[in-house]
Amino acid sequence: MNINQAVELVKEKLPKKRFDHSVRVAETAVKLAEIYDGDKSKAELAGILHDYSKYDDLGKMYQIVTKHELDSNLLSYGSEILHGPVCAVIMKEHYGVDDEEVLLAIKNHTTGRAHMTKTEKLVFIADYIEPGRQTPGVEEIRDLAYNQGSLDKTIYEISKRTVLYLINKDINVYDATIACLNYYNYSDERVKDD
Ligand code: DGI
Ligand code: FE
Ligand code: FE
Repeated sequence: MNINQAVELVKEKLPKKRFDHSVRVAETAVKLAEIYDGDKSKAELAGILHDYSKYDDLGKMYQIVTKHELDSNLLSYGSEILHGPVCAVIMKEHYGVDDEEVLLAIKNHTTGRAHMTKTEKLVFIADYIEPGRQTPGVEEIRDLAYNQGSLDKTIYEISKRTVLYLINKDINVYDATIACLNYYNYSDERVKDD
């Protein structure tokens, strides 16, 4: 699927506000790819597609998890956690997206994970800092991403904020979210191999 086809697909499916968010995530991911020497085409494609399944029927999402043998823990969560993994399956199965980095970036855009590829990192961060986001403290994260030169540090700070937010609201934290937090913790002494 090329970028124009992806834009049309998402434009038809999503409400305007969500479509506009998707465009901004794609643009932001490309901007980050320029700064961090990433693959702009992959970042743009994953960015535009990442929320395609955001409003899909929850029952159908669970069916996809079971049929495609995705992590069974996903069955304990709602669409907030499911829309990424489900979207990656749909893009591969129905729309011929075969680039593994693009599929991973879509799959893990909400939670992150340990050992992310460059494209996953770009989309994960872009989703958090796109110019329409007004989350308290987002300016600090934008400064980290655009001016401080470290994708990994930016990821850690996003994960930390997300986990603190979830815990404060007594919302369960998915395994990959915790794995991401621990892996990108720069205070940890382990040397990262990627
Ligand atoms: O789809 P978007 O709204 O653009 O953004 P997103 O895919 O990053 O989803 C953000 C939501 O996901 C936000 O409400 C927090 C939630 N979330 C992130 N990590 C976890 C989580 N929810 C649960 N239950 N557990 C998590 O680990
Ligand atoms: Fe999302
Ligand atoms: Fe999003």
